[in-house]
Amino acid sequence: MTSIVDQVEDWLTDAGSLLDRRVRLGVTGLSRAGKTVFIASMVHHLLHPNRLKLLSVLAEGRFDAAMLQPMPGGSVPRFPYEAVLRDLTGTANQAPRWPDGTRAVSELRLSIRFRSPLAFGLERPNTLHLDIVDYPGEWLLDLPLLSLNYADWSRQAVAQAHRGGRQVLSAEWLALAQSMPADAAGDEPAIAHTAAAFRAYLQAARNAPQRYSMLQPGRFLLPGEMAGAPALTFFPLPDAADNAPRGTLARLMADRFESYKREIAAPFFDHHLKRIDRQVVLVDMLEHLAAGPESLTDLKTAIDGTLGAFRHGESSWLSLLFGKRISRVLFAATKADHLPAADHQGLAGLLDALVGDTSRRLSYAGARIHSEAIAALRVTRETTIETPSGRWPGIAGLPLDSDRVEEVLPGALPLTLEAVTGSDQFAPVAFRPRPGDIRQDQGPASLRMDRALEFLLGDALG
Ligand SMILES: Nc1nc2c(ncn2[C@@H]2O[C@H](COP(=O)(O)OP(=O)(O)OP(=O)(O)O)[C@@H](O)[C@H]2O)c(=O)[nH]1
Ligand SMILES: [Mg+2]
Repeated sequence: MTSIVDQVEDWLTDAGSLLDRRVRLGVTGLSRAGKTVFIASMVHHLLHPNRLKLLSVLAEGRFDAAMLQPMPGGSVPRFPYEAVLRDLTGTANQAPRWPDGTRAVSELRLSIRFRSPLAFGLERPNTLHLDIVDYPGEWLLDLPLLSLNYADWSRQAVAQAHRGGRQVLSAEWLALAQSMPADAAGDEPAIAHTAAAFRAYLQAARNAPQRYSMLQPGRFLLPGEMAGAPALTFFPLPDAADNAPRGTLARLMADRFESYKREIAAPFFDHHLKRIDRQVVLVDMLEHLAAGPESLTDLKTAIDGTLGAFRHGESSWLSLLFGKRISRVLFAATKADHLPAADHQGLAGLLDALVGDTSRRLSYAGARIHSEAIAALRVTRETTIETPSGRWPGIAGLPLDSDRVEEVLPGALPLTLEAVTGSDQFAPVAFRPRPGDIRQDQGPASLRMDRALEFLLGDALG
C-alpha cells in the first residue's frame, strides 16, 4: 500500500511536469565582450556543477542534473557548444585557444532537473528550461536604429562623425556625401562608392586606438549572408530632410534604411531577443579603460542605446497581454582574470559608474540590477612581482603571443572614470587558455560565475 507521503509526492511529480519553468536568458554584449565564452562556460558549469559553490540549488542539495536539449522549432542552428569547448580545452594536435568571433545566430536549450522545497520537508521535482542565444556582437547595435527614422539617424551619425578622433577617420566618406545633392536623383555607382567609404570609416573606427563601439548599422561590419545586397548600400546624408520627395537621393537612402530595419534589424530582434526575461550585459571594461576616455564615452552611448530597445520591469499578469519584461539584469565586467583579485571590486565599481544612469532607469522600471567582475574562464593565476619600487600583486599566464608563462603587472587600475587617461598607465596583457584551465569532465576555472548564475537563475531554481 502506498503511504500518503508517496501519494503526495506522485501527485507533485505529475503537477511538476505540467509546471516546468522556462527562462530565456539574453546574453547581451558588443563584439569581443565575451558572449560565446560566457555561454560555453555557463553550460559547462551547469553540466559539471562541482565549482558552483554559491548557487543555492547546489548548496542546498536540490540539484539533480542538467542536460542539453534540441531546441524546439529547429530553424536556427544550435550553439556549437562542443566545438567551442574543444577550442578551449585543446586536443592532442591543437593547443587550447579562444573560439573565433561569432558570425551567425545560434541557440541552445539547457534543461535542469532539480527539487523545489515545500512545507513539512517535502520537495517537488521540477525542471527549468534555460534558452540561450548567441550572435555576432556587431548586430546588437542595430537595435537602437529601430526607433529612429532616416533623417534622425543621419543627423546623429553625422554629428558623431565630427567628434574627437572620428573626424579624421570619417573625412573621406563625409566629403563624398557632402558632394552629393540630397534633393537630386542619385547615381548608383556614386552611391555604391560612398557607401563603401562609409563602411571603411566604420571599420577604421572599430580598429582605431579609441576602440569605438557605436558603429551602425551592424551588418556593415559583419554582413553575414547579406554581403553586397542593396539593403546594405546606403549611408547617412549631412542634410537629409524628413519626408524627402520621391526620386531624390535622400528618399532612396531613407527607403533603403527602412528596408534594412524592416528586413534585417527587426527580425533579428523579434526572433531572438524580444522575448528574453533575464539579461546579462557583458562589458569588456579593461579594453576601453586602456583605450581612454573617448572610448568609454562611446561605449556608454552604445550600451545605453542598446538597452533602450528592451522592456525591463517586474512581470505581472499584464505580461500575458503585453509580453514579458526583463526582471533581472546583471552587468558583468568580463575577463577579470586579467587583474589581481585586489582590483576586482574596483573594476565592478567602474562598470557601475559607467552604466549608472541606465541602471537607475531599469531599477525604476522595476527590474533587479546587480553588477559583478567575472571571468567565464580563468586563464591566469595570482602572483607577487618584485620591482625596484617594492612587491606588487601581479598575474601569471600564457600571453596571446607567447609560448611560455609570463608574470606581468597590469598597471594601476584607475580609481574613477574621471581618472582614465588612456596613456600607458594601465595596459593589461591578454592571455590565452592553458591546458587544464578547462577540462571536459569538470567545471571550468572561473571567477564569480556562481554568483552571476545565482543572481540570474537562483529564484527560478527555487
Ligand atoms: N582572460 C579571459 N579572456 C576572455 C574571457 N572571455 C573572453 N575572453 C577574451 O575575449 C575574446 C572574445 O570573447 P568571445 O566570447 O569570443 O566574445 P563575443 O562577445 O562572443 O564576441 P563576438 O562573437 O565577436 O560578438 C576571447 O577571444 C578572449 O580573448 C575570460 O573569461 N577570460
Ligand atoms: Mg561570439
